[in-house]
Parts: sequence; structure tokens; C-alpha cells
Amino acid sequence: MAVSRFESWLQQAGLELEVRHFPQGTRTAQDAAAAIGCEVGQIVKSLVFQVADRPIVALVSGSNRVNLTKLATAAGGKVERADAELARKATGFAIGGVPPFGHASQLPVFLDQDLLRYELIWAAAGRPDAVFAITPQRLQELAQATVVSLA
Ligand code: 5CA
Repeated sequence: MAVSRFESWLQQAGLELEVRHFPQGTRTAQDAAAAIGCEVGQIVKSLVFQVADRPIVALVSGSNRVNLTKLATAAGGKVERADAELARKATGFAIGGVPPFGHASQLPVFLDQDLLRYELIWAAAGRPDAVFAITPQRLQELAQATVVSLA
């Protein structure tokens, strides 16, 4: 099984987060929840947006849709969805596998407060068939994320 750049980075950083691979795929929040056997709300969607010309990342509960007005308030400007190309350029990973931290460039990160309801949440690990479990508190710390209401 090929190890993603993110998984290698995790190992080198000594973060002791275990990546799990699911051959059936974890490309979307629904796919990931079905594969893992958890609630969709426990899946972290790592979504890239653009504020003016700057990319930002929103870590959103799988059961929520981002309220763009709330995200704009938090990010300090009008937000637009990044296209697949910008998402890859900014994070270093293709959509479906974008991890919540460990990006190619240092990006402002906003964390959906609804993710704090869960003891354990699951995020993409650099590939559309790999995820890892983490507590919301540790995710906030590692992503240096600002917690906001996004739903
Ligand atoms: N591996 C899963 C669960 S961790 C995952 O990465 N989910 S995700 O939500 O973070 O990534 C998929 C999201 O990318 C979809 O919710 C969808 O909104 C978005 N997306 C899909 N295609 C495009 C595209 N062409 N341009 C921009 N965003 C897209």
C-alpha cells in the first residue's frame, strides 16, 4: 500500500496518529463515515476557500454546510470556493484527500465548532482512501485553527 506524503510527514513529525486505509474509499464524508462506521458529523471536511487572493482552509463537520457569511466574517473578507487546481496548489493534495494540516504552505485554518461535540473525529490523510482519528482539541492545536461557528 503506497504511503501518502502526509503519512510520511506524520511519521517524521512523530505525531503518533495512526492512518487507516480503506480500499472501498473515503473520498467524501459519506464514504468515509460508511467505511469507518461512524457518524457523518465526525468526519472532518477540509475545504479550501479564497479570500481575495489568499487561500484559507475550513475544517467542517461532515454533516454541516458552510455558511459563507459566517466564514467571511471570520476570515475578514468575501470568500469563494477554491477550484480543484487552487486547492491542490495551496495544500499540496488533491480534493478527496486534503488533510487538515501539514499543507504545502502555511494557511489560515478555521475549525467548525460543531466538531468539538465529538470525542474523536476523522480526517483525510492525503489520499482518497486514507483517514486518521484525532480529538478535536488536538486537531485545533496541530492546525493552529481558530474555532468558529460555520454551520
Ligand atoms: N476524504 C474525505 C473525507 S475526510 C474528504 O476529503 N472530504 S472533503 O469534504 O474534505 O473533500 C471533498 C469535498 O471537495 C466535497 O465536499 C466537495 O465539496 C469538494 N469538491 C469536490 N470537487 C470539487 C471541485 N472540483 N472544486 C472544488 N471543490 C470540490
